[in-house]
Amino acid sequence: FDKSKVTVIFVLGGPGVGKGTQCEKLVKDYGFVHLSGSSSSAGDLLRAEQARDGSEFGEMISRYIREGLIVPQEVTIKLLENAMRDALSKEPPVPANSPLREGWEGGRGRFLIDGFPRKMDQAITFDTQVCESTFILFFSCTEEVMLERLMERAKTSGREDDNKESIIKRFRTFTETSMPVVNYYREQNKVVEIDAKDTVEGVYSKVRVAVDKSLA
Ligand code: UP5
Ligand code: MG
Repeated sequence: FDKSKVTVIFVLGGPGVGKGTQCEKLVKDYGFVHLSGSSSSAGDLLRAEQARDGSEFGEMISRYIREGLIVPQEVTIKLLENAMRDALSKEPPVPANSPLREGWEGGRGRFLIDGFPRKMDQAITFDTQVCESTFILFFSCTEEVMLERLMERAKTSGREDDNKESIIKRFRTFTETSMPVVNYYREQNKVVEIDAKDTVEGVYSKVRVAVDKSLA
């Protein structure tokens, strides 16, 4: 697809910080695209591929996710690119008379890429081979708060990485492997950092300000 016709926002932050929760609200209000069907994060795309019958990557993805490690970029970027191409070939996800439709004319689309890139190699490959993001929404709060949110979600999520052992490994991967990506984009002045400790609505009002400014 044509890079000049898409708008991409990366949504980053530690495990359980609230990326998915905030993305869901943005999808509703701004017509951003979920990357595929019901999934809205790179992790969701990986989980869907893992569960797909006949996937050659299923076992490998499962192993990485349980260990809180980053799945090799070839797999993730291919899934993301396919999902973007697929979304662009469909009707816009907003009604015909909505002003949000404008971004879709001529095959343009607005994408929210949640939980990606989380390793330097992914960031560089995506920026050079797929497209550059407009900006990065970076949510931050303490591990204590994130742990509490994840342990609460664990009661119902069914996610194989929502257990204390995997969560601790995810925290470590985030600090060691994903924070360098955030800092890399900080140097490019592309990061909007949002304190995620507030309530869902409180965080979202700050998100709206950042998104309105960047789309204006
Ligand atoms: N909650 C949310 N906001 C709240 C608030 N303000 N106040 C109180 N509660 C709040 O939220 C977590 C929980 O907190 C929910 O119950 C929510 O109601 C509540 P959620 O919005 O789900 O947080 P999120 O940041 O999306 O947490 P998630 O667990 O999805 O983050 P991860 O980054 O760990 O997970 P992801 O799915 O992105 O990745 C999983 C794995 O996939 C990775 O560990 C990795 O192994 C693999 N992966 C790759 O290998 N490559 C990739 O590119 C991407 C993923
Ligand atoms: Mg998520």
